[in-house]
Amino acid sequence: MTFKSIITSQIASFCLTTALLSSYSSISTSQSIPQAVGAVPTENQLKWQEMEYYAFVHFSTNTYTNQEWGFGDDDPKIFNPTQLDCRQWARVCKEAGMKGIIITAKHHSGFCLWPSKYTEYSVKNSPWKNGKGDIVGDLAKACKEYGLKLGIYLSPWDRNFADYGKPEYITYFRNQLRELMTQYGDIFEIWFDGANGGDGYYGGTRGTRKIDRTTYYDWSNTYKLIRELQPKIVIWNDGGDRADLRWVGTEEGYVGEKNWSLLNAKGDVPEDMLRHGVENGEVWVPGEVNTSTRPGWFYHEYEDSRVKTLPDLMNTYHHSIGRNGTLLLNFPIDKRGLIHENDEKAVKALAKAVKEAYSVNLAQNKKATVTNTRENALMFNASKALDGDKNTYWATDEGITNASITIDLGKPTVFNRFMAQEYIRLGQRVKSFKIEALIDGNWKELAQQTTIGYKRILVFPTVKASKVRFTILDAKACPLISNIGIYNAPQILTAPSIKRNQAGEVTIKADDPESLVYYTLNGSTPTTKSAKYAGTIQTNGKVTVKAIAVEASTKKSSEIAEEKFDIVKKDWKIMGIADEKVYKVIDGNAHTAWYQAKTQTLPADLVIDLGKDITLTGFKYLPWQSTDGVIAKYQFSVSLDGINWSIVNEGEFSNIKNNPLLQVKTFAPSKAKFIKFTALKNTKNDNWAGYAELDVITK
Ligand code: FUL
Repeated sequence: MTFKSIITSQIASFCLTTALLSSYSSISTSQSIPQAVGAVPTENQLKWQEMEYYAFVHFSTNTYTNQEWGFGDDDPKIFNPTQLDCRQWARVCKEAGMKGIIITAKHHSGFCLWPSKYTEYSVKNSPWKNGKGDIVGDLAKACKEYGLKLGIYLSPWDRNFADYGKPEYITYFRNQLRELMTQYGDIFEIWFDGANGGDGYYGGTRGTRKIDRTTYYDWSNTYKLIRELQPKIVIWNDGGDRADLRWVGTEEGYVGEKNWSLLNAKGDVPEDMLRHGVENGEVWVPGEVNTSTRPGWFYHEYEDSRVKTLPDLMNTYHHSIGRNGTLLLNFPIDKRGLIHENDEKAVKALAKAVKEAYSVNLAQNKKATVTNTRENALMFNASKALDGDKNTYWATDEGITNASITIDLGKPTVFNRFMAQEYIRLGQRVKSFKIEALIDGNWKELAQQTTIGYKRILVFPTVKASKVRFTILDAKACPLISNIGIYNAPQILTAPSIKRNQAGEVTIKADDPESLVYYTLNGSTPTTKSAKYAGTIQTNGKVTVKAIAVEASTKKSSEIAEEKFDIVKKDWKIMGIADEKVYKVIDGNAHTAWYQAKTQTLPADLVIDLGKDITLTGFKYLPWQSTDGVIAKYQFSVSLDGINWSIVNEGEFSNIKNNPLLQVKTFAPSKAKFIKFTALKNTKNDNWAGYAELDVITK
């Protein structure tokens, strides 16, 4: 079916419904239906947009080499998951509320997760299932079982294939596409990454191949082939010809607050356009927000402790789905072949928080008044925005691009989220809008924003109001609002974070700024009767700080956060280093670091004057959370005069490469006025030494 005929048939069925309703309306319904404005989504794009949230899985030989990009020369024999279970992936995704899974069938290394008959570089030459396995096939089955859709990532760049860069590769690429598009049932999305050309193994030649990414893949014919084989698919491509979906220009997990689902039909798409779309673009190319649960796309053991937290994930949710985008959240499959338990826990916590926040719509079926209803027709009146049905909408008369709907909540009601949806089948229209609340008889503006699109969620501090006024300030044509939601999201009650700076000032921070924080300094359990945190607390010596975050209205409490601090570092001086930034090493902030100058070679010393004689029993070292300058072998020395030193501890930080956690080393009590931490060797065997924090343990 062509796009035009889809729309015509929709209008026809709409007219039928309208005809049934027309007895309530004084006007002829056929005149009432607004005309589409600009480009509109295809049926496939609409279905895709309605999925909202789905998974990426990155899995390949990289998983076993700790790499993000394979060169194309890794032996397929290293690919040997011991517990590979696609049903586990599907179960986790389903329980997380996701609607589909896109798998890296082939990443840039060229290694194929299905036994393609066009290459030997695949699972068929791995020990997994004695070369008889097919991960794409297993995932297709698991998706079916769990009611999820399947998507495919097929890297256009192939660093293994000898003829990459020549026309032969395009034949190979299309042959592989044909396999993937015909052997695994319906594919909802295909993903063509933009990394293209460069160095690689290329059948052993190990050269550099340059291609013209706009012409080499002959995208229009490649798309034609895909659409023939998978008529319901959407195509993601961040280069070449326009496809169905666009990248949002970042892998950090957000799209612009202003987000048009439109692009120019031709020409370059700079970052700003990726992020915001193009208001008057001629083609419908909505944004998909892709990001990973961890810093990397592929699994690295050292990132087990770096899975995004609930507040991070909730922000990602609001900055993608809440900004007219979809959320494609990646799981790096681990060496066993499973979604790691930390990632599972994180996405389940997100699903729970989303459910708690958005399951009760306080605006649902509430009474509302509007400044304008299209031809006064029942089918376009205010109730259509509050009936929870995204196929009905409140519309204004032709030419009316400024209009308000006032929702009467019935009584003073507490809320902190607003959601609106446009009826995008007829185009994205709203250019700007504002939200106001009637609080104690006065209207207060809560937010003013630009685009809405398929779905827009606004997050603001909790208010108690009896009415909410949603005003469309400007639109391309009469606005069509299909849904409005007002919600009271519970605060995110994770344990607060506790820090102490060099001067001994303790700061405690709850993830949700609206939470109240209570604390103790004597090791006792904090309750709402404990001291209420109202700003930094000066401490002078050893102290145990315990704190809870409490939701003001419900008095629900988080888990207890606890930090034990040793002596205050106020009088510490770092010796012989002119760079003032070196004090980041003792600033109590794990998110700041200092590196020895690049001219410095290992061994490198960090010498600190503690200001007075102190009996030490150990020290702590936190490396910067990256792969650079992570100290692996060390010596720790003490001195009373800064001249004569004795080594009190030396050795290695085991597994620090894979897991750069806080290292704690103890030794027999030793008196010191000066300490010297010597970096002997780092994990990369180069000459860099970096430090996020250094601390001592006293008797
Ligand atoms: C990137 C790729 O180069 C990464 O390896 C990853 O696959 C990500 C989703 O897209 O651009």
